[in-house]
Amino acid sequence: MDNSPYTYPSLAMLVRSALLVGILAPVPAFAAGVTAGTLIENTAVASYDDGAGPRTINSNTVTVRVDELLDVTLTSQDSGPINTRAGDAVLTFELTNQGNGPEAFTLNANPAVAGNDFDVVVRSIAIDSNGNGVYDAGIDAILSAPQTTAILAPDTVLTVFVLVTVPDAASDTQTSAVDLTAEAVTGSGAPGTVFAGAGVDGGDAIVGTTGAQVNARGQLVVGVASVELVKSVTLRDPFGGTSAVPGTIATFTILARVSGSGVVNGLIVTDAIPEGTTYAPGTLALDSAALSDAEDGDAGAASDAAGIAVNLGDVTADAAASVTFDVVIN
Ligand SMILES: [Ca+2]
Ligand SMILES: [Ca+2]
Ligand SMILES: [Ca+2]
Repeated sequence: MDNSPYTYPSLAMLVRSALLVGILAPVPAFAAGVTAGTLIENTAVASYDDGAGPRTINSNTVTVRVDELLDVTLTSQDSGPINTRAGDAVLTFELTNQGNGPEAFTLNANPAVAGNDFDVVVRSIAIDSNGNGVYDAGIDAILSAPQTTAILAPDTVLTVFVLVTVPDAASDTQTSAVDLTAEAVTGSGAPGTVFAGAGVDGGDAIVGTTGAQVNARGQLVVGVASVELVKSVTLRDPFGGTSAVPGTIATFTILARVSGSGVVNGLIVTDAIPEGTTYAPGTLALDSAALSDAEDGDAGAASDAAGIAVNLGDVTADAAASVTFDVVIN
């Protein structure tokens, strides 16, 4: 066989040649792999020496078009249950096209979740049009039924808002959940389900591991804070006793208690100086710390004519504050 005009190429040479895969389009590194519709070409090359010099031959070229995988993920972006009260609330989700082709997704919000203390009303589903992660009324697009995203390129991440109304009947500490579903418009089903010809460039669309339909849950907890004011008075008469006579100093204490859960905003305690008495200048205090009578940088102001006002600001339950001031009986 020494005079054979043909020497078989080594196996290693063939394997090395077969690894020379030619790909026609530039291929970004998508989560789901090569972009749908990409043509993957492969031509094997053999090199050898037939005794008359080195030669190379090519195999035929095999071309494979990459089919479209349908995959989607959806996650709640809220760090925990949204603390809310009766009225409007926003749940935030993140949808990602995990497939390797362009795809739109239909969204569906279900507020009737087993175990809810109350059910919210879903007003709408909105898309974060300006991409700031926060719902902006009048700016972020409200989807109309059937609520469907635009066609999203592979790996596109979209922030989705579910706008809900918490009913008046919801009471402190009650909870509610809303389930949001996203489903590929082309179709969903068991992984491996084929939608023939429904993919990019007439290729097949194939359901990926997510089933092309996913669900995420957003949660709300009601925080209703209530404010209670309790006022008391102690007397010191000019004789060391506690009778109410002209010259007696009356110290008023106003206890403001915020109970329940949640926050009250802009809590201000005011009181008029009673008829027949005069405010004792410099006696206004909050939790035993003196406040100036002037309207200045501190929380309080007091005068005979205007009475006292102490601004406690936003107060998170449970909390209590004590406001004291003196008047003198005329
Ligand atoms: Ca598609
Ligand atoms: Ca926004
Ligand atoms: Ca002051």
